[in-house]
Amino acid sequence: MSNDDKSANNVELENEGRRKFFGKTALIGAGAVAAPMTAAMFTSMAQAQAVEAANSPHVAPGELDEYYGFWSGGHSGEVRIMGVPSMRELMRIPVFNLDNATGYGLTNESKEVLNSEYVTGDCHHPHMSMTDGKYNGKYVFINDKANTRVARIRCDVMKTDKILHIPNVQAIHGLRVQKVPYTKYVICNGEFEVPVVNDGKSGMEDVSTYRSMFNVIDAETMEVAFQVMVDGNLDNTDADFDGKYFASTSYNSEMGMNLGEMISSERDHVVVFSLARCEAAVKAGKFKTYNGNNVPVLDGRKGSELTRYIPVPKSPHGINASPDGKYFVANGKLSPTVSIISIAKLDDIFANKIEPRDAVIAEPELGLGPLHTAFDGRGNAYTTLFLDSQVAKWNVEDAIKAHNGEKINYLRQKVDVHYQPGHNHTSQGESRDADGKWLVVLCKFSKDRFLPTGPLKPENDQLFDISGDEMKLVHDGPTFAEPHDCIMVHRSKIKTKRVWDRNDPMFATTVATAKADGVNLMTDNKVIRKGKNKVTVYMTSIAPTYGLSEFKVKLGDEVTVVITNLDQVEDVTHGFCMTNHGVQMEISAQQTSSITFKANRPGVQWYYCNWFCHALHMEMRGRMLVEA
Ligand code: RUQ
Ligand code: CUA
Repeated sequence: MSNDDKSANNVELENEGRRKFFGKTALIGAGAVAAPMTAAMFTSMAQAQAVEAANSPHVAPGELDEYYGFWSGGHSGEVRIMGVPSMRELMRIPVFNLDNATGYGLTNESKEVLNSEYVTGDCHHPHMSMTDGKYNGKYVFINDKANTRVARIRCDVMKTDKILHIPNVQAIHGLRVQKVPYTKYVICNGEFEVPVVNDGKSGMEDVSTYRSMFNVIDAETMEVAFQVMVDGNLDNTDADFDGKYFASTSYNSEMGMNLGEMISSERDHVVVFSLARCEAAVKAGKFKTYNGNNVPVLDGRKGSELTRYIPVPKSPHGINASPDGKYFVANGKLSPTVSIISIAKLDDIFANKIEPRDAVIAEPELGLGPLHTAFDGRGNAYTTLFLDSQVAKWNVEDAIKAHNGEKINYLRQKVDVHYQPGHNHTSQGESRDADGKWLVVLCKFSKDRFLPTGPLKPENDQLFDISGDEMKLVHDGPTFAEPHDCIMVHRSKIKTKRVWDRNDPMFATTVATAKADGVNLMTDNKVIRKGKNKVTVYMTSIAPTYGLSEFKVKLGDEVTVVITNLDQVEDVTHGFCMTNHGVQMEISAQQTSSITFKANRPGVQWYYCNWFCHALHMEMRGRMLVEA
């Protein structure tokens, strides 16, 4: 999979040339200043401009963003790559959805990934793999609440490469990664409680048999390592910065089946999982399996040695670890407070030296409907207030001091957002590299902020400059359903390939089949009949022609077209579209893509390239001759 000459840090490479270019214009600018300037004057002016530029959301045409944003595409089932701070949408990555442009969900290669009866999904939480608490640029993971799945995106090519359907649970919601020492595990919550054996034969009426489970997934193999059964159901989750604990918010500890029942008790809890104890229990065989699969299910219900239940005000929602590794902040939702949990005290809770509630060291009141909290790396936290349509900036240490009786104001600022915010996220704020530059607030409603688009309106992602003492709103960004959550990763962390590596595992199966067929994908253009009704058509492409300008099949044949794009030039992507057959796909430089369809229309059927590739792109076409 490694092909170093083709994998390059695009941004830094391109900046080499850019720096020279901009260096020249800067000189011209300096020459145009009428009065002579001293060196000191020039330096201080340049410094002022540099500071100004660092805080400006304006990214001029041709300039590159400083951050990659990975945005959940909500119930569109995709992930979007945004440039931050420009908030320009750079790319869409189909994950759980059918994507016509690239043929994701249509090609044989993508069907290996999206091996599923569904082409719907509900993405909420995109999170990047980490090493030592910092983004490592390798993978982005995302949940599918709709169909109980977790997907992995490879960041070297920005394509989905694995999707896992998780057994024994329903609706994967909160998702995060292990941060330290590295992302060995992806953690996620099964939100909806269901009978443990959910076969419809028994237990459906008896709510006491319903369970929710915490899921621990091996990040490399993308298999479930183990599950932990809990009391109550689970909502959001996060990991510490020590590699020891995971924590999930839990609402509906009552196990109610309707709204009234779900919010009847005054307290719910945060469930803390000890990774070492869970791993030891799996090793010792202290688990059960259910529903005919072999996933180890541990019992982490109240009283178990694997978990601790920290009482917090009822129906908490988001949970966020502070980048200094000291605290989990559980967001109150129905309570106007957040609960600050001291991670240093978790050892004592597990050793039964203190009560679980003793780990809650402050519960600052922030406003109505706190959902999620982000951090700037300077000791401040930013909490969305859904009901107040505001973000509250507050200081964590001051909140703890106030809780201990000091007369001190922990609230720094409240700003109005437009409107009803869910998640908010700071640049690199969930990692040790939290840099406190930008805050994005994902507002669920845009109402009057954009031109009206009929009854359905976009959401509004608002960008705030948080580099100074005050949060400053600098951009409104309309988005389509529905960016629940996002992350912002510095561009220096990500290295993408410029063209495909011929050994890429994404099309390895197709390459192996070609080899078995005696075909050299880089040179051969061949039609191979396989049995009575099956035909494989191998061809190359190089702008502006296909290797075959015609091929012949019989009516009713199952046709597989395999195309290898010989172009070496970055950004020269071809397409393959067979008219009137619902067949369409992307073939980027050095990629092999294939698609299978029924030749169910007699006569001449044109195929054409649908990614604009050349001045003679319109002429890049050929005929499939279908004999009746
Ligand atoms: S949850 S609005 Cu799906 Cu991330 Cu909180
Ligand atoms: Cu090839 Cu357009």
